Amino acid sequence: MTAVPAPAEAALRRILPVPRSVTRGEGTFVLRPGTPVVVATEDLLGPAALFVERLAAETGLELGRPRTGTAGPGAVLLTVDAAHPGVTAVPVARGLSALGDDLGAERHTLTVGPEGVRVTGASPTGVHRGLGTLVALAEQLPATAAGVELPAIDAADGPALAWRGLSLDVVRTAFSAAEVRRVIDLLDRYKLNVLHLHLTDDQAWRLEITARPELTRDMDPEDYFTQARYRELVAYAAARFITVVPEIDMPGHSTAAITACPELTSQDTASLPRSAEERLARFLAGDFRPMWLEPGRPEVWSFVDDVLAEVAALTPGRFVHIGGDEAFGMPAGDHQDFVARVRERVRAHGKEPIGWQETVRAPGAPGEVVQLWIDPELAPDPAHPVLSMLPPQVVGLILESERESAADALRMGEQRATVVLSARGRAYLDRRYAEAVDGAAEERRLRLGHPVYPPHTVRDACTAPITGIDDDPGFAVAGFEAAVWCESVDDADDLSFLLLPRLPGLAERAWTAGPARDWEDLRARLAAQAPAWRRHGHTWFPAPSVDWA
Ligand code: TNX
Repeated sequence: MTAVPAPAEAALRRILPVPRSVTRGEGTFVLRPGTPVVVATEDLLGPAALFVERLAAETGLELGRPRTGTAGPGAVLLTVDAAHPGVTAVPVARGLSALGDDLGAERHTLTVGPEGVRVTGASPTGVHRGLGTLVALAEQLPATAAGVELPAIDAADGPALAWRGLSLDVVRTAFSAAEVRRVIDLLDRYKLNVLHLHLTDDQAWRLEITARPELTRDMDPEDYFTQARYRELVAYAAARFITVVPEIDMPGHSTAAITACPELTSQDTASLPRSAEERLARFLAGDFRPMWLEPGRPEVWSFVDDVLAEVAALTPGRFVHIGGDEAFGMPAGDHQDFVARVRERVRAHGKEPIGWQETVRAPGAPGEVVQLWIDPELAPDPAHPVLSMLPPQVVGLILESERESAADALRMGEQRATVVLSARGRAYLDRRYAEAVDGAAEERRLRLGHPVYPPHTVRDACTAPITGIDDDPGFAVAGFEAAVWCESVDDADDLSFLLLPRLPGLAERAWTAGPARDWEDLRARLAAQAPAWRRHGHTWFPAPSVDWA
């Protein structure tokens, strides 16, 4: 007979990402309906209210309304104490914070004993992350009318990497604000702290710019973010201590902007399709004509300033992403000039620039932040049927760019860039799953993902070594960001099918930043996520290698 772990033991083994240290204490504490939630300072009322809401959503248990003050026995008590010995014993994260705050801010301790629960954070962010662990533990335990009986524990935790994100392509598929909030909830659940929104591309421009109404004029108002809606999203993320990094992709990937503002180029724009749908359809059919913003045109710089002024004003975080990738066909010198100048403009608007890997080519101060994406490990096969459908000059441009950018990745060392790790082979979630399944999931599996990437198994996706996390890459690492590109995605269900279960697996790699844990162990923790995904109506890939709960 195999030993069945007691519920408390099993629940402790299902927390994802796995905490750095958890020790069992003596006894238990029962969270009951109305258990007081007391905060030491007012700035913890927000995290406390969210905790009460999250716990109710996952377990049905309604605790008391959070209040400030001191607590007697039998309460959940939240405090900030950066000097708490349990907190300071947790190593500070390495890398770069997208918010610009201190790298130790997310550290916390969580103590459960017969007298109550106490979460102590190095900051309110740390308190929020600790409360995430408390919810993760409670949801794995039986909930009765009397409440949820928690095992006594002492946990101390904090992330190993400061920047842990997801890049979401909201261009190729239009998502509503409510759908993006559900993605933010997933990031929150798995303790990711950056939502990088890819807001513009060849196919569409999805952010209202009041100085440039033409950018969104031909669109259904539901298909782009008005500034009011965008501000709400940023605030929703901020309440969960998640920073939104907006990306305006320039100077390539700009056909939507060029269509609306033909003065940005000297190329012929007369025959460009007007609608996002038609641009996407043509793109998917292999009809691609590279266009770019020309740095020699004064109109380009008034456009860039109009856009950056509003984007910066909408961004409480430290970074604005300038894209900079795949400027196919653009003279290399123009690309470098453009990048150097756009970085300056971002700084003039009070933000720091980050760009895709290709931006490392532009001369800049040491410490420029770049996002690595090209991965020689996943170089496209020129004989791939999709590539062979494209016009030969387009294939040539793609392969040339891949070759150059692999060299750029190496140059990051010399340039002393700080790198967000998003190498395609590990970080891209628009990759097909390799394991066959049944029914509707199989239809999705075959349809979703970029056709040129070889499929991979969930085990591989979550456990294969990640350059820069499992080894020393020779450059400074800001952190890790997964990316989901949505050319193949029709709706939010398709999106969550690509995210789950891989995103939680990668979130754990970023949180712990060591080699992957044993697959058997991770497999069990992924399986235990299914009830929550069901509760929240998420679609996921039901990998046969996982015994879904
Ligand atoms: C490359 S990654 C792109 C995107 C595509 C993606 C597909 C990057 C900076 N550019 O435009 O959507 O590949 O995986």
